[in-house]
Amino acid sequence: MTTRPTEDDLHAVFTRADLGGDDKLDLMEYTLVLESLGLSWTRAETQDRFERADTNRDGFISYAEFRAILESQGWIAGPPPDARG
Ligand SMILES: [Ca+2]
Repeated sequence: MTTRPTEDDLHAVFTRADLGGDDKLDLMEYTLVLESLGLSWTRAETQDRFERADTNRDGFISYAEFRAILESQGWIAGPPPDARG
């Protein structure tokens, strides 16, 4: 993938990876989503980023957390100005 995904693309990728259908990703699903985006991180990197992305520390990546990861990678623009505080 060479172009930045749109919001719709992101949600589609997230939903496709969410095998459990519970609107959150576990580590395995998170690994799959990264692979589908063409990000090749090592297992240790993936684990590290999973833990850092899991900002509320519930052991899963929500769509908001997922989006924040991609934002930090420069894949998508930041949140709307009114969300920046
Ligand atoms: Ca979480």
